[in-house]
Amino acid sequence: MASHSHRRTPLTRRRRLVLATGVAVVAGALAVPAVNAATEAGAGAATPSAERLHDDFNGDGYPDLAIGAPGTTVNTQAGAGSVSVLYGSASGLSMSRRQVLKGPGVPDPESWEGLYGTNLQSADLDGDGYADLLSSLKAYVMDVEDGYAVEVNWGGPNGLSATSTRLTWAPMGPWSGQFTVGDVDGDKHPDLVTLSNDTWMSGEPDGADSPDGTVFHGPFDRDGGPAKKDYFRINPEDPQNYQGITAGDVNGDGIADLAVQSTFVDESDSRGVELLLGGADGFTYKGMLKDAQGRLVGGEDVEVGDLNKDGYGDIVVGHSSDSYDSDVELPTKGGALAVVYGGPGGVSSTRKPVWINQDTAGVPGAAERGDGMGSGLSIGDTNGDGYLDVATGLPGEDFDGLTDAGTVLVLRGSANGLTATGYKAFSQNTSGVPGTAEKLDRFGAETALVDANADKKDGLVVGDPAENAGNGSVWVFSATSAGITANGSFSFGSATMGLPATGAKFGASLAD
Ligand SMILES: [Ca+2]
Ligand SMILES: [Ca+2]
Ligand SMILES: [Ca+2]
Ligand SMILES: [Ca+2]
Repeated sequence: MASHSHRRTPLTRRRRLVLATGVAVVAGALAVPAVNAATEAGAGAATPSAERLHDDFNGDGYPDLAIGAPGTTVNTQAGAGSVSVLYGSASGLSMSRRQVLKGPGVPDPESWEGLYGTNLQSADLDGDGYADLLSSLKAYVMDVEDGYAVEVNWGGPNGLSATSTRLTWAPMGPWSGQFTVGDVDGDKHPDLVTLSNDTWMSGEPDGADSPDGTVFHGPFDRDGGPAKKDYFRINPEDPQNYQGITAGDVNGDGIADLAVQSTFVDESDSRGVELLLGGADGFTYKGMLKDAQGRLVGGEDVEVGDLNKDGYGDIVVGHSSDSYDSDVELPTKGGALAVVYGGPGGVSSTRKPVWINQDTAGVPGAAERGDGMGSGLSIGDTNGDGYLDVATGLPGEDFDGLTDAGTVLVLRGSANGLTATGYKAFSQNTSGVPGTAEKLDRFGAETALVDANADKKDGLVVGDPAENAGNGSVWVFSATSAGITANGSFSFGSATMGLPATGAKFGASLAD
């Protein structure tokens, strides 16, 4: 799942413009003032996000790729976790520019830490011009209880710091480590937003008055301390269970907004998405997303990016499970994408939300229960036309008699929004793609779109943590003006990175 891997907010275009002017080849160029929106893509360009460059860990102007393998054994500890980083260059990603980070593992006999490399995301948290890498991990802390932490490895001219710094920890329960990064207060420093609050740690009950989340405002110091911290409620009038959180600017004011995945407390198989607009004085609740028929739009993955280049980020919801009783009337057989277009008030009042599944005209294949369309979403511009495109896995797709071999589909953005026209589809049986499709490979569980050669076209990275009985593997595809191509694609796993492979789930999370 790319659930948390990638927020293609308007800053992407800003970064590209900086690169296009040729000044971003040295780290210092990252400190140049924000490019005026009017100089970007002409009228209708997205207001640039106040966030800094989010995907260049070593500041050389080439975006980099981080690959999580949360099951990696470190020393003798199974599931300590690892992150493998491939650095970008004029020729894209290659094995020759890489770094391996390992989870902190067991700090002492009284505690356990593991699953480092889960929920990878990046942002420049300390404001030094180098993107930093965030991860969540699971931690048993002394005599307290099980919980989750968010950690950061700091970027710098030589890459990421070898050890991570803890940003926050909270007991599990309502929280299972979900977080996002974005400039939710508009001060141009990315903020960390968690679906947890550390009032839990002080023993206060998680009752109706307990906040739903915490904003750790940037910039952070190198000890992991935020500039300030405050708490927020999502919908105090009708609180639900919250499952995931995504930041992106939907109303075009340059301030990141939040899309929060919710499950009704009285209906565990329901799904919804709550929208909150960011602002200097906190969040404004805008209600739950609905489709053109007034039905709730929800799912297991959410990404935000401007698909129709109107300056407003659009909310793409991956409804990959089609096994709920509560939504049998929705057009989600085999899984689906819902697109809710952004507008000045949050969601567009003029452009209707759409559902897209494999039964939608022009989309390849046919919808069958369990295909999992909507898994591992990512958003980026795969052909350089300025309209952001959507990659989705269909890890449960069957073909050639192979159950759950898996496929990845890339759908294009356009002036009319997301379209099947010009789609690209890849499996391990596609000509030019390394490997051979096997049953239960579940190719496409995770995707990322990354412009590793800084040519303003995002290549595709596919993570397949189930490959080879849970060892996992990653595929890298490049992009041309015609979109993603299988030509020159390559794949690799833990062994290539010098890591133990057994049960590593290499590719379970991807960040750029
Ligand atoms: Ca780089
Ligand atoms: Ca930094
Ligand atoms: Ca906003
Ligand atoms: Ca839009």
